[in-house]
Amino acid sequence: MNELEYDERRLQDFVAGRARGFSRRDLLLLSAAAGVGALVPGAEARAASPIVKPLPPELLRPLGTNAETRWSSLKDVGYYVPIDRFFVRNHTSTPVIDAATWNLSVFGSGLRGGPVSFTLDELKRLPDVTIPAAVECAGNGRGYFTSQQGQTVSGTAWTLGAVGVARWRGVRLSTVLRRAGLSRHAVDVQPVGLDPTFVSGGVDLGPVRRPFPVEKALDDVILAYEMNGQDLPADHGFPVRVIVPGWVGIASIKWLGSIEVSATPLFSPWSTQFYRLFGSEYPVDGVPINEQVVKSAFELDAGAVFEAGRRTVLTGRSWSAHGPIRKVEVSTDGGATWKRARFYGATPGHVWQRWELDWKPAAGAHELRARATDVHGNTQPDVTVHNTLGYLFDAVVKVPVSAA
Ligand SMILES: Nc1nc2c(c(=O)[nH]1)N[C@H]1C(S)=C(S)[C@@H](COP(=O)(O)O)O[C@H]1N2
Ligand SMILES: [Mo]
Repeated sequence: MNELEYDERRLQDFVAGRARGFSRRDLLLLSAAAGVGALVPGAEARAASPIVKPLPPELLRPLGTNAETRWSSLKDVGYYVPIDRFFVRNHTSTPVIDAATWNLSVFGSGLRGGPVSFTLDELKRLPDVTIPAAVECAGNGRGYFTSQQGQTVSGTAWTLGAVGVARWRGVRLSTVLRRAGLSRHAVDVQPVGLDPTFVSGGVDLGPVRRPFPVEKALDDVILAYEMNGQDLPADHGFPVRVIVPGWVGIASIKWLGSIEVSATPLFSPWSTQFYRLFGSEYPVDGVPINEQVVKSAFELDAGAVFEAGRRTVLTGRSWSAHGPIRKVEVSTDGGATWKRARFYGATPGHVWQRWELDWKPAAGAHELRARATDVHGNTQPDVTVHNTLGYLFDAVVKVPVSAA
């Protein structure tokens, strides 16, 4: 048996639950060995900044290969986050892709026939849809595990700026899969990115990719080529990215190069090693995460200074992947008393809800809090259960401000 057959066998064992003594490290190495081809031509790593667009400090805060939106920059900008301040999460760096030579290859055991490829023009000639949707990193709010709960977590220390809502135009994934000859035996779909491969702990894990079930693929997933009415910008996945509404950002693969459609379950390090809840409160193998949680943010920066004794309007936004927001309660005294915030503005798709509250601060220090509840009763706790990778922080955030 050669190494590839062995790996294949072990993967089948894992799928069938026969993988005793199969460590996460094995799985990680296996995932790297299985199913990852070379980079498709047309993708080329850039040497300089991992992000192409400018990062003006009043709009974006750089965090390694990433940049988060400054919430103060969302005041008065409307429902959609403009591209100039939309957060960027890059595992490595934004690749430069030539749309003229780019194509999408759809392949795998979940198709009736061989691989089918689509040029950008071919995708654009298919029936299009425009949808409002959020992209939100699973680690959004991670920094608060440490600053608010005193816990150790690994990963980018985002505050709440790893979320954005945009208007995405593209083609339904269901349309593309049906054109490609989707078989009724298909169970999983795995989009693969064209950015440079991701190396973690000295192991090359291959291109960024994460599987999701065919049911989700056929439900509301789109392949987007426009964002807020413009061609998809380089940093956000030009020429085509996946948008998986309501799910953690990693599902929305940027710089799409291929899609594997499989009749057997698929795995990648992004579904086995990362984007799972690990920790003392979780099973040893972790709990996979898909859907996002409920969060709220004020449209200001921590440490903001107000004029004492003068009426101001506090504004913010709340969102839940499970449905519209029903109410938002705001405290300006560290949680002692709460007031209902007023909702305002249109809410296309109910992706998030804008709200405001009048406030006349006395001189001195104050702590703001906002807590949202969606129509299903999902709400924000005071404390999020710890997980070592710091995902899905949904607790009420304590925001220090002052008036002078
Ligand atoms: N190919 C590729 N797709 C990717 C990523 C990546 O690094 N490479 N990052 C993912 C993660 S973790 C998030 S949160 C979102 C971020 O999308 P944005 O940069 O457009 O805000 O893209 C996802 N898609
Ligand atoms: Mo992410």
